[in-house]
Amino acid sequence: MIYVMSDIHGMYSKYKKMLELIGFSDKDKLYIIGDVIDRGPEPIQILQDMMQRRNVIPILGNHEYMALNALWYIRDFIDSDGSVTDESLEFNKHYRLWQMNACRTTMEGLGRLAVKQRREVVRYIWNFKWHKTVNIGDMKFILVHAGFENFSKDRPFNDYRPEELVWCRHDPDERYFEDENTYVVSGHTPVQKFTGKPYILHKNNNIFIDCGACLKGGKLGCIRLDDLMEYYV
Ligand SMILES: [Mn+2]
Repeated sequence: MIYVMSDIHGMYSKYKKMLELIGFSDKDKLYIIGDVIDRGPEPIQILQDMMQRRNVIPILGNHEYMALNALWYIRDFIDSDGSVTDESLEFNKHYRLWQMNACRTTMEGLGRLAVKQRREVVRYIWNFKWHKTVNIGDMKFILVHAGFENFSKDRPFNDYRPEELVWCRHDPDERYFEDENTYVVSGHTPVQKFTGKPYILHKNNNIFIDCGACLKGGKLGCIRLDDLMEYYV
């Protein structure tokens, strides 16, 4: 079976509960379509769990993208409490942007790691894919964190810059592909913004799965692509 989750945002206990709820096994595959880190309390624990599992495939979110840009400069200057040891780095624009987007728990988690483990985690994030297409029978699922900015149906997926894939705010009223069996599965915008409720939204062959795991009243959602079964923690 093939599962997709997104926007776990540091909610390690919800992530573990979800793996249990879906009975995740070595025979299954799980795509995590971005924003594993930041906001919630235990982002690094989630990454370290994912790293142990060959059948978990991560896709880049805007939070990982901000982290990579910042960590390029600060990775060797992280103190054990998650602050930076070189004050001049506070003025680095990439680090500032990440700080404005709730990086504290991720930095604290990295600070607690030994240098070698920290580098392993950063290298793991570097290898996140930008998007992924999954075919099941005659159904096609395009997995991407946020959507396709400057979309054109003739534009190859590999032509998009990461910024266009991770920061896009896709409108559920807009459809990407005419083909009735082609779906775009994305996270990034909590579905509460569209419906007021923490449940996966299906509209115009868009499947929005960010149910706001780290928000008050929010849930971690998960969808099984084989039969579109939904799970919530
Ligand atoms: Mn996002």
